Amino acid sequence: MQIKKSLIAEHNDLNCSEHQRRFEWASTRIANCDSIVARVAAFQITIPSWALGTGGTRFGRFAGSGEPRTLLEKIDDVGLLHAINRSCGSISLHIPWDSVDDAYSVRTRASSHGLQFDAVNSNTFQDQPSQPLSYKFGSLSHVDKAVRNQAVEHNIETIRQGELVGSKALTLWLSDGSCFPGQIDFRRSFERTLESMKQIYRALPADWKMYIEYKAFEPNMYSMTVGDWGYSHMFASKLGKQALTLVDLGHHLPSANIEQIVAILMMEGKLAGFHFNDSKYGDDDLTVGSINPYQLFLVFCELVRGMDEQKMDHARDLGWMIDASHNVKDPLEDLLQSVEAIQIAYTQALIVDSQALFQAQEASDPVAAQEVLQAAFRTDVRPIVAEARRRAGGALRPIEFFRSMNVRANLIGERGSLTRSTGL
Ligand code: PSV
Ligand code: MN
Repeated sequence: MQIKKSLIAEHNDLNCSEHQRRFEWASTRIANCDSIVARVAAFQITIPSWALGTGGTRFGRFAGSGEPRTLLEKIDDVGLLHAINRSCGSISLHIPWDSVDDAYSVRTRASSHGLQFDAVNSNTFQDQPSQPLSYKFGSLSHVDKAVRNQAVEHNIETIRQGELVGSKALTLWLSDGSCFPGQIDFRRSFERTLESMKQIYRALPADWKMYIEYKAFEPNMYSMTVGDWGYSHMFASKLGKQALTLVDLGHHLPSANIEQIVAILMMEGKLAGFHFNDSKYGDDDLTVGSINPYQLFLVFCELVRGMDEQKMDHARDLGWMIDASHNVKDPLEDLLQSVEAIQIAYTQALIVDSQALFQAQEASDPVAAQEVLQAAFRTDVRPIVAEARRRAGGALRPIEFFRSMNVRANLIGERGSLTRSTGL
């Protein structure tokens, strides 16, 4: 299904007067409104190829319909999102779920939608049918060198596939760890993992980065080899400049202060970027901003201040990806909501009066600091985000537009109702 520009223009005309009123109101209250709109329009969020189908839990999966059957169809789905909001300009592949067999077609299809390829992800948390050795007891940390070699080779192959499409980063997430006390030797496991990572790092092209993602628990329930930002940072520091820590918002123990982790990693120049999602209990992978939008805002406050202090390009210098799962919502609608939540938090962080915040901090005045932060958080910036979309050629109201176009019904018509996308 293609979204014609004229349909977006019609939709915007219909919603124009209401939007104009709300935007004018916002722009009288927000300093530098035009430059903020431009920054929001430039800010692109990567869509993971594995989030385009219905997700499941270990209890089951309630399949959706019209899901993408191939990598090309996954690219088409991201193209649809990008046509609607002009903010999803890249896709992140997961190998071997998205093996790039015909790089020319894959690249051509992506560029026909104006899409690029962000970090490519390896998978040593599942066994593949063709694979001789099992990852049941680990991959890069496994006691058996042959298993470690197989996992290293898979990562090198993942880099090669990423090169075919123009990716510039490898994301390494390991499910390695243990389920029971005494099952593994923590120190040896760490050392074996580091040794394996070094082999992968040596195969990394000079202009690539290696993102090391951590996770507190699951699937291993007693210990994870890369269990938190400290382990990730140790690995990344030992590997070298191209290795950085990736923060997935759902990968912490409850109540962790993620914004503080982010601030310090940035200060050290070791933050790779994000996997955005939201959670109430664990790695719930819910729609971004659906549970704790204030935390997301506080994370963005640290990001914006950290990037500005280091004169970084907000849109390009860190990896901005969604990593969510959709059990009960239409995946595309869910992704539209997640993108908007990220844009809202980013915009709110941009309008924080950082001078006043700095003064409150220097005066040890927590009351004033809270006033500053909450003045920004409680500002309705949705008209600014909508205006950024409009100026970039997107729809003022993405979800309404998606529904009015009957996008899902069209996809079911093209692909059938019994399709199942690869992923978890
Ligand atoms: C693991 O929970 C994770 O967050 C990693 O990023 C994986 O690559 C992804 O989810 C797989 O769904
Ligand atoms: Mn993740």
